[in-house]
Amino acid sequence: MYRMLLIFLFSAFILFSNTAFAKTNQPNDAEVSFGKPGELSNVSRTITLTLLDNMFLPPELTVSKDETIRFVLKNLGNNTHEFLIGSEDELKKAANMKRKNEHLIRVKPGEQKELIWEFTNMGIVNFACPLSGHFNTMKGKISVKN
Ligand SMILES: [Cu+2]
Repeated sequence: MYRMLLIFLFSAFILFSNTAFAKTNQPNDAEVSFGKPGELSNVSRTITLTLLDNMFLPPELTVSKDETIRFVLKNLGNNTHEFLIGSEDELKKAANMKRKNEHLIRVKPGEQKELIWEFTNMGIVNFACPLSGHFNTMKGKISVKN
């Protein structure tokens, strides 16, 4: 159901962006569509994110529009953490419900996992650990620049 909603919102966004937004520049601080899973062959950069109890290091990143990033997620904390990219609203929702998101990465203490992600729009993309008790402090922002 949640997935259907995401697909619907995404389709609506594409339709809308092709018409209404076609000739306008989005302001840099606007929250945008957060991109899509990327292809390994398109990776331009690797960014290592350290997961601690309870924060991400570094909490702020900058990437370029159309860049595909290989995120290496290293959990150096004592607890299991999660990594989810999305809009602020989506992350808040994820923090309050049972999660069934295909892009959610769960990393156990001492573990390392990867996510390849393509940033398709300029603006701010958020990320967070949506686990209960972690969400308030364990979040970050990715500035997607031109
Ligand atoms: Cu966490």
